[in-house]
Amino acid sequence: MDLLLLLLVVLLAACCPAHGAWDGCGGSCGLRPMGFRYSKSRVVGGTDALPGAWPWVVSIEAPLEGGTAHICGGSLISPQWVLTSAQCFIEARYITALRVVAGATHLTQLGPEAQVRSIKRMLVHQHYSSVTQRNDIALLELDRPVQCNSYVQLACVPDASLRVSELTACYISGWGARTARAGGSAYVLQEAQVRLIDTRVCNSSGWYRGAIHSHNICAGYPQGGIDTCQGDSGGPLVCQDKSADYFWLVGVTSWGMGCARARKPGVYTSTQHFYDWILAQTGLRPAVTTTARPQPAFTSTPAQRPRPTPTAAGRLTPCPSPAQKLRDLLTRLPEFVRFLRGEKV
Ligand code: 4AZ
Repeated sequence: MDLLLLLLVVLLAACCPAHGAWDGCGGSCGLRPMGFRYSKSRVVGGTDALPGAWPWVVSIEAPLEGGTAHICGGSLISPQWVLTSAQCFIEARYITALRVVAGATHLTQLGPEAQVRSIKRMLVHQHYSSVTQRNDIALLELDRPVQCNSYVQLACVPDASLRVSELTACYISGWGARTARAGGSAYVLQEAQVRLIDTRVCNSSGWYRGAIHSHNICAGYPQGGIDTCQGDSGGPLVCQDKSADYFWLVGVTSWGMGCARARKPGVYTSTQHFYDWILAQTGLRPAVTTTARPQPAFTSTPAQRPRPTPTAAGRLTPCPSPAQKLRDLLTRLPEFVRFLRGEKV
């Protein structure tokens, strides 16, 4: 068995020679390597997020009086692409002046975990309307890829086959205003749990009266109180998968009538709806599922429609995270032992 372990260590080392274990995103997404158990909390009505809690969230910042100011949120969907909202950039003429900060929770005290990138390319949806907020989605290509680690991970973008409305554990996060009135930005990333609200309800009288498009998702609470707000646009609405510990990026924070008001929940751009647009714009390919990965995994039983593969839309890097590697190895251990014994595998 010692020999076996030694062999496994050698195999691991051979996989990632340059930077050790933490240099790639490994084709995984939606995972929180810090292993959080979410404590129920309530951006308005939220609580401070712990470092690494939402490792795909980024702050998009503009220069301001010698420093920088947070303008919008975004989510890493590949090491070099950020998904965000179109409205963030209607006035941003000089993308070279903007920066993207990944791996941070405290914006005023960026720790050693933070990775700062410039923007090489900005792709705003060609049919974005600032009047109706239709197609409020944009992509940012970073000047160079981020390195995935405990604080920086990719979000999983669902394709049309994920039944988003069935997901119940959904969360918002952002550095936007913490109170509906005060404005400004939070310095510490805020998080809150929200419920998805049926689009028919959200479009009904007393609510948004027809302003919600088929490519929107409403999330929040009928009574208000907990919501995204100014400065949260572009950031993630994520929901935990029903049967695993990873999260789907189901929405991009878009708009709302005020913040945290009753029957005026947050309105999000459905990422599922724009899945093909994202692939077409970025040139990313849907990741191929490897057979050895225990979770997240593509599962299919005769009674069940196959669930979408929860892999980031990005190019796969050859090195999975250490936790992922350990899980992969443990799963493959029996197979490996059979191989060593000369049995058929
Ligand atoms: C904004 O301006 C914004 N209450 C984001 C979300 C909501 C309202 C405004 C939803 O960034």
